[in-house]
Amino acid sequence: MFEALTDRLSGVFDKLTGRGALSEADVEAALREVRVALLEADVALPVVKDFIAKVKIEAVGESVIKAVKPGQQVIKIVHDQLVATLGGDGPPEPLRIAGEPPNVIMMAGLQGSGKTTTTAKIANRLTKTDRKRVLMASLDTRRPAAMEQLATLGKSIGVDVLPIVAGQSPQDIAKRAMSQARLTGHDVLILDTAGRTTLDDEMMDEAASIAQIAKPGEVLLVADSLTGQDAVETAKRFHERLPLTGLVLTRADGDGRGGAALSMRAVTGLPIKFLGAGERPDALEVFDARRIAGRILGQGDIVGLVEKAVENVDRAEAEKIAAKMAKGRFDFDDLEKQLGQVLQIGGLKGVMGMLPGVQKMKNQISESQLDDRQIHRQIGIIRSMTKAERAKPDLINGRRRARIAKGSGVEVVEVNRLLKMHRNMADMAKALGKGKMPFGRPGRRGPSPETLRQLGSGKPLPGLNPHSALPGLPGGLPGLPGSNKKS
Ligand SMILES: Nc1nc2c(ncn2[C@@H]2O[C@H](COP(=O)(O)OP(=O)(O)O)[C@@H](O)[C@H]2O)c(=O)[nH]1
Ligand SMILES: [Mg+2]
Repeated sequence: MFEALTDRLSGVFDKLTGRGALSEADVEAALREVRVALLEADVALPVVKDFIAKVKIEAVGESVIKAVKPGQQVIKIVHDQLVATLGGDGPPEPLRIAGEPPNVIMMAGLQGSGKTTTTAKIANRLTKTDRKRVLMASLDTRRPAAMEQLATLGKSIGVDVLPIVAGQSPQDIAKRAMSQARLTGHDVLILDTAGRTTLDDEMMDEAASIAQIAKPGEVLLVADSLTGQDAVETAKRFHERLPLTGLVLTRADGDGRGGAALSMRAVTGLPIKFLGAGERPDALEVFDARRIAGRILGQGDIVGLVEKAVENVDRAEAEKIAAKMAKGRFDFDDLEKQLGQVLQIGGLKGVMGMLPGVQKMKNQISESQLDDRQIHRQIGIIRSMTKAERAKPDLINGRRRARIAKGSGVEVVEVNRLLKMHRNMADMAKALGKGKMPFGRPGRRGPSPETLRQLGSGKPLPGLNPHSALPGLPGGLPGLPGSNKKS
C-alpha cells in the first residue's frame, strides 16, 4: 500500500534534505509537489487542500527556515499531519467487546467488498490473540453459497458458526444467533450480512433493522480500498443510515495508491480499525496511524515487523538460539532455523516492505534478489553439510566445500557466500554475547517494552543495526544485499 505515494514523496524530500538552507519558496515548491503526489494517490480533494493548508501554516514559518535541518523539520511536519489525517496520535482503538456477552460485531458493506472474509479474519484474531470464544453467523440469505462460505471458513480456522436453517429471514437469524451465543457462552458474536452490488434502500433498511435487533457494539463497514474515492463515498452513504463505529479497508495488498485510507477518516470521521492485506485468515492488520504514516514516508514499519515475528516465530526456538548467542555461539543449525523463520514471516518480500529506508532500496534490488528460492537454496546447502560441519563451521575446507556444493546442486561460490554470511552473523552473535543483548533474553517473553519503544521511534538500538530487528535473527537479513549496512 502507498508505494506510489512513498516513491513520490521520497523524491520531494530528497531535494529538501539535500541542501543546507531553505527559502520559503523552496518549501512552497515542495508542498506543491506533495499536493500533486496526494492527488495522484487518489486522496479526496478537500482532504488534500486541508492537509496542505495545515502543513503550510507550520512549515513556512521562520523557525523552520532557520532551523539547523529545515528539510527534516518539514518532513516531521508532514509526518505529523499524516498521522492526524489517518486517525490521530493515540494507539489504535481496540474493538468494543468488553461488555456483557455476547458482544455483537456487525459487518456491513457492498457485495464483494470482503465482509465474509473479514468476518473470519476478525474471528480468527479474537480467538487466537484475545482468547475469546467467538460465534459467527451468516445473515446472507440472498446467496446460498454465502452461508456455506462462512461455514467452510469457520471450519478452517476452528471458530464456531451458527448452523444454517433454511428459509429464515436475516432478522430471524440474527435473533437465533443472539440466543444461541447466550446459551453457549460465546463472548463475541459476529454477524456477516448480505451486500448488494450497489447502494440501495432495501439493503440499507435490512442492515438498519438487523442493527436494531442485535444492538451491536461495533458496526464495521467493510470497503474495498482499490475502489478509492468510491469506497469513501460508500462509507459516507452507509454512515448516514447505520450507526457505524469503524471501517475495515480490504485489498490493501493490491492498493498501490492508498487514497481511500488517507481520505476515509477525514471524510467520514470514522476510525479505520483494520486493513485486509490478503485472502488468508491471518491477513488482517490493526490500523495504526503512526505506523502507517511511517510507512508512507518510507520510514518502515519496524513495530509491524516485530509483531509479525513474535506471532509467527516459534518462541521457544528463538529463545534457544538467543541463549546460544548469549554465549557467543551461532552455528549452521541455528542459521538453518533462522532462514526457516524468514520464510514463515512471509519471505523476503514480506520482511522487506516493513524495514525502514527499504522503500528506496527496493528499486535497486531486482525481483530475483528478493526471490525466496535463494533461501530455499541456502537451506539446501546447509542440509548437505554433515552434522559435524554444521556444529563446527571451521571444519569446512576447500574439499568439503566442493562436496557440499555438489550435494546441494549449486556452484561452489554460492557455498562460499553462505559461509561468509554465516561468519558475519556469528561475529554479530559474539558481539551480542559480550553484554549487548537487546532481544529475547532466555526466560523472558519477547522484546522488552524499552526495546519496542526504541524500535518504534526508529532510533537504532545500542550496539545493533536497525535492520536486524527480528528476535533471534541476529545478522540482518540473510541473503539480502546491503541489509547489513547502516541505513
Ligand atoms: N487480495 C485480497 N483479497 C481479499 C481481501 N479481502 C477479501 N478478499 C477476496 O475478495 C473476494 C470477496 O470477498 P468476500 O468476503 O466473499 O466478500 P463479501 O461479498 O463482502 O462477503 C474473495 O475472493 C476474497 O478472498 C483482501 O484483503 N485482499
Ligand atoms: Mg459475503
